[in-house]
Amino acid sequence: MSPNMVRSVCPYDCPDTCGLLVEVEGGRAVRVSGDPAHPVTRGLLCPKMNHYERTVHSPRRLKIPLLRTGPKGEGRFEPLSWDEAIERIASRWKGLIVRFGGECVLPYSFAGTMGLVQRNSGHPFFHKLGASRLERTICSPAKEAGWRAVMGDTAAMDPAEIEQSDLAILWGINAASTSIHVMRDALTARRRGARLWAIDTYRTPTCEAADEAFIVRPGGDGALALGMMHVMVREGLTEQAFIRDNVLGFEAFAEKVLSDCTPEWMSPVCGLPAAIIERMAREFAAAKAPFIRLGCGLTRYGNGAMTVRTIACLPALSGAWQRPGGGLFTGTSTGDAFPLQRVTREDFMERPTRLVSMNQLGAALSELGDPPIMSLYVYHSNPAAVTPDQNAVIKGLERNDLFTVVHERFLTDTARYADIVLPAASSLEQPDLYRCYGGYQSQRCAAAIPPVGEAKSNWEVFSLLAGGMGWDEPFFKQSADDLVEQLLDFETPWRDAGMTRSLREGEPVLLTPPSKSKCDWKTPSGRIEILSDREPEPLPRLLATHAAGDGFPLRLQPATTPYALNSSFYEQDGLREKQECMALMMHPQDAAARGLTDGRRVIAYNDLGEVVFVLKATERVPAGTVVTEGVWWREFIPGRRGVNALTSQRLTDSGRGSTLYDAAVEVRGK
Ligand SMILES: Nc1nc2c(c(=O)[nH]1)N[C@H]1C(S)=C(S)[C@@H](COP(=O)(O)OP(=O)(O)OC[C@H]3O[C@@H](n4cnc5c(=O)[nH]c(N)nc54)[C@H](O)[C@@H]3O)O[C@H]1N2
Ligand SMILES: Nc1nc2c(c(=O)[nH]1)N[C@H]1C(S)=C(S)[C@@H](COP(=O)(O)OP(=O)(O)OC[C@H]3O[C@@H](n4cnc5c(=O)[nH]c(N)nc54)[C@H](O)[C@@H]3O)O[C@H]1N2
Ligand code: SF4
Ligand SMILES: [Mo]
Repeated sequence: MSPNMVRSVCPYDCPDTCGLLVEVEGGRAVRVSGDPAHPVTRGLLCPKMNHYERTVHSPRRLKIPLLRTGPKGEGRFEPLSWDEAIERIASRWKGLIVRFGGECVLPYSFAGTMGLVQRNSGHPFFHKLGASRLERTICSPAKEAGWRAVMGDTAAMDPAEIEQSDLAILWGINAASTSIHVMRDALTARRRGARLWAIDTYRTPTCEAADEAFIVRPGGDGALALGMMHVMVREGLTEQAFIRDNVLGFEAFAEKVLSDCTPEWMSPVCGLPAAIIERMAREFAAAKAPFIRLGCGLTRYGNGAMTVRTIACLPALSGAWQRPGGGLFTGTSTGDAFPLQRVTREDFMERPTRLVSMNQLGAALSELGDPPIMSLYVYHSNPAAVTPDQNAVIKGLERNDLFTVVHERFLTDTARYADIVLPAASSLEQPDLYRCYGGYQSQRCAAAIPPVGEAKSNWEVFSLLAGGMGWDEPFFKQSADDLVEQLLDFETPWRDAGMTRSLREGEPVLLTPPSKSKCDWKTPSGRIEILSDREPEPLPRLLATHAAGDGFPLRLQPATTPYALNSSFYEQDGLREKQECMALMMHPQDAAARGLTDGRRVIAYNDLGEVVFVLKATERVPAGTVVTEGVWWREFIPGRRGVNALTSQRLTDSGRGSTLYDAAVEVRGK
């Protein structure tokens, strides 16, 4: 590596956790590329990160602290020194806590950076403050709940096994956009002779790359899996020897699917013809090592956890688990590889404080609880854009008696409502240690460049705030690197001394899961539990979505785009221009039925709000479904409301997750 080349890690909330090479000149990042020596990245970056230097050195970067001078939301501020900013925040909190108690402060953070130290560095501070706690459940807790119901604590299989599968199924995952290394590995399997299926609610780029795409009705995958299992049981396509030794509850379940789940009955629920369900069942059962990679899309529904639980029964019935390449992958859990409690410091809490769901921020800010939330501290998240029920969130943020601080790299939709804005460092300006939820890669990195302007890392700000509060715990006086060292200085079966040394030296490492066999079932019975007495319902069954009862005719999918990551990357003009505009894709038949033509402005509406889109009539979406991609910043949206003005605060059946995809609307011309 040349001397001006520095190793770093992609900090974004993506299952791939890429290794980066950053070329630095005069304290600036001038080029970013994928690390060819990284075992998973292998030199390949996604379009978002190919020009990360344009994000890091964007003219839109916030460089100094700011104090609000105009009405909330307008974005008028004046400069403030760091000392003054910290002093104002600390003295305001001290006053509020005397009047209302610590729980009147609510932190709001999620996944702007996935680094273990920077991501979690607010926890010890807010625990000591006695603040309300945020339930960080916007992403995919229903997926975890569904997996756990059947598989308990069983470790994830190695996702790289997909290359050995003969039937690779990308189910509710738009891998071509959201996890390009998964897509690469699925295509490798295909080149080696595997068939590749995609199961989605519209024709995504992933569907285009597959041998066959199955377009289902939103939230209908549980019905599809039940229909398939009916056929497998009816036609004797289950693997009895495997079931006898490994599965609990097959007989009761088989009886239920035989009587209740014929393909004909499941067809209208999942939107696929009965004959297709039958063929999928036969081909799945005939495959030697079918591999299901489950994404997040199908989990963000009122029935999301039950859907995952149902799909998790498929490889149990076919015995796919026994063979290399066969099984189900929902995500890795590498939580035991590092002692995160040394960063989060739950022990700083005097007593467990109130929990507030991040999906219900709108309600939390407006339904004045006891105590009411009087201050919101937002860091590495953009709730005014990403959180469901945007109108409720914005109404809350407009409250004049709410003291809002936002620590950000950009003047986001949320930062515009702040009383004080603090400039945040980007990942290249801060040290951290990363692990991964889509594989086993882990890597430490140092800061590659000095901070842009007066930007500070999350950890540095909490260190300053602790000083401002007058706390003298040595804990808060450490550096982020000290904390990284504490995470590494820990014995665990996940890594040997050599791997820990490599991590210390900034090299990418693949952690080794302690389970040696993927058939090591970590459930109370020691079997795959189709029947579970830990669940409120003993067996998987058909469950309706929330929106099914809403009375609006079109199902809305707020999907992802290859050119942004949630609301990140809108600062890069080139990437944003690739998306063109906030479009609503609709089947030409649905457009014609409403007298709407391609390219015109339309309004999508439901009980929660109205959103202006540009209509894109396309057969990529089936009749009855409309799709929009990306979480746009309001400044680039004609109607100043994003798609989350149409999504609801309702939670998933289990896991208290968001139900972002579980929405219905009607559309009219503007
Ligand atoms: N380019 C890009 N990459 C990203 C992100 C991004 O925004 N953009 N976001 C990152 C984050 S935070 C996450 S959590 C992951 C998410 O990545 P994925 O797991 O791929 O999740 P989504 O893209 O939300 O949804 C996947 C697909 O599910 C489909 N879907 C929706 N409902 C259903 C359903 O009921 N059934 C089926 N079968 N399919 C359904 C959607 O149309 C979508 O194409 O990606 C990460 N990577
Ligand atoms: N409509 C719709 N809504 C969605 C989704 C969707 O697909 N569609 N996806 C959902 C999902 S899966 C998720 S995970 C959430 C994600 O929601 P968020 O976690 O809020 O993710 P981002 O939108 O990427 O916003 C992260 C912000 O953190 C800032 N940031 C980055 N690094 C740092 C740092 O080190 N310090 C500080 N202080 N700030 C930093 C970035 O500038 C950015 O504005 O959104 C959810 N909302
Ligand atoms: S967003 Fe994902 S695919 Fe893109 S560079 Fe980061 S980790 Fe890799
Ligand atoms: Mo996510």
